[in-house]
Amino acid sequence: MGLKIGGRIEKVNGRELTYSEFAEKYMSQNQPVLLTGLMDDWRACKDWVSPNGKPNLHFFSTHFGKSKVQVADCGTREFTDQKRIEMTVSEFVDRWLHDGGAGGGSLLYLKDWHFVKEYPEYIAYRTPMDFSDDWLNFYLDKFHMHNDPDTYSERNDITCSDYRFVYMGSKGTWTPLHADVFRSYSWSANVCGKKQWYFLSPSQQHLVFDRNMKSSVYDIFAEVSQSKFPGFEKAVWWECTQEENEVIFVPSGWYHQVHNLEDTISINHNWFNGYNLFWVWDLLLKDYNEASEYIDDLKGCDDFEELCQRNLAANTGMNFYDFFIFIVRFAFANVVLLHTLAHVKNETSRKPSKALQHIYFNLESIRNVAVKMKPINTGVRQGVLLDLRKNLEDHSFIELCAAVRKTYELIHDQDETTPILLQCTNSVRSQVQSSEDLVAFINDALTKRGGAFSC
Ligand SMILES: O=C(O)CCC(=O)C(=O)O
Repeated sequence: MGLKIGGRIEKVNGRELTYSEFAEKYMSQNQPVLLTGLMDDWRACKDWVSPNGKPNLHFFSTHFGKSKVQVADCGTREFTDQKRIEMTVSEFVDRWLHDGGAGGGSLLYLKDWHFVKEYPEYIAYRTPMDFSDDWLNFYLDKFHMHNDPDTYSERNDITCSDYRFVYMGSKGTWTPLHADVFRSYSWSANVCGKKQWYFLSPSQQHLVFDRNMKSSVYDIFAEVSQSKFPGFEKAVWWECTQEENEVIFVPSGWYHQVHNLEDTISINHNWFNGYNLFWVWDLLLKDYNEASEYIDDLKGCDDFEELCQRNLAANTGMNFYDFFIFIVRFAFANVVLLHTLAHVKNETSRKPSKALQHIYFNLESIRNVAVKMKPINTGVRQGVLLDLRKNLEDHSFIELCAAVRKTYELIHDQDETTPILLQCTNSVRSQVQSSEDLVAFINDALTKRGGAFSC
């Protein structure tokens, strides 16, 4: 185990440290830093000519050269995004060096590289504490978001595997105006280089849409048609320069356009949790309505609903059914933790701990979304039953609970060693098939503090 990284390998008792050991050692001395030190290799040496580190392109070629990545051609628009080309990291680096040497050519921008997923042993950084309550990536570490045997492929498996990305691009590369996937939060850290960000508050988003609220402005610096986008001139932009080692937080629903002012490498994560879960449901509902309008002429066909859900998953990354399973699993996990913490602390007699309050909040937020889902035909397939008891026998679910618990311990500075309680009583509700069931399940848990469990 453990790949070698030039200049980064340390030895203990004559044995080389693995990546994870190196990261652990470094992190324990420097909590809560973001970078573990391995990432120093991502920057070429600083000197008086280039005081800020430049991307160490050679390092990427030699260590990760075979990785297949998505590269955006920043000069070519394709629908609402830039044209994407697949190539290896080595090819990308060769093109970068070649184009740069020739005085610039096509502006290629490596985006959405699932680096953490591809190199789990190589722990180059840790997610900053404030961004660590990450249900999206916890979930994708253990489960698939969308399981469709018809559209399943190895490629899909990789591209939908998580939302922890590395971006690399030369000066002049850029990202068109957009709001983030699932209307998640995102954070972006510059390993080296400099970015210019332009933000638009969600309360102004209508100003960058056409009259039918169907298409939005692609590039805020291009000629924007006044007749097509009548509100655009009134939009108020928030502007910010992000330097090396600085982190930007993008709240849910904020449209943004981003330009690399220098050769830049960044880490970009998307995530959501109990605080912005409602954004995900609101987006799904909006996208579902658009998907169903789009095939309106097929209304009345037996498989109309199925088709809408398929299109929704293809366009948005999940459908109602996927989202429902997601929130039920998180409701289950939070109930397991609620019971574990309440039991451990015997907290009935005093003010709940911060971690316990966090879990109450999560369950309330899931319940609020489930209440919103009730009047909608959520397409939850008949016969599919989510059973807490069955989940308690599933390793992936137990690991999900453990990941959530560990994060809350870190965030709230609590250190518990007791095992997670994994026993359900036979007499109480543990099955969920609809949003009504989910609301009732959470109500039960909140009134009985994890009611589905034996003490
Ligand atoms: O860094 C970039 O080019 C774009 C990043 C971005 O838009 C995001 O993380 O949401």
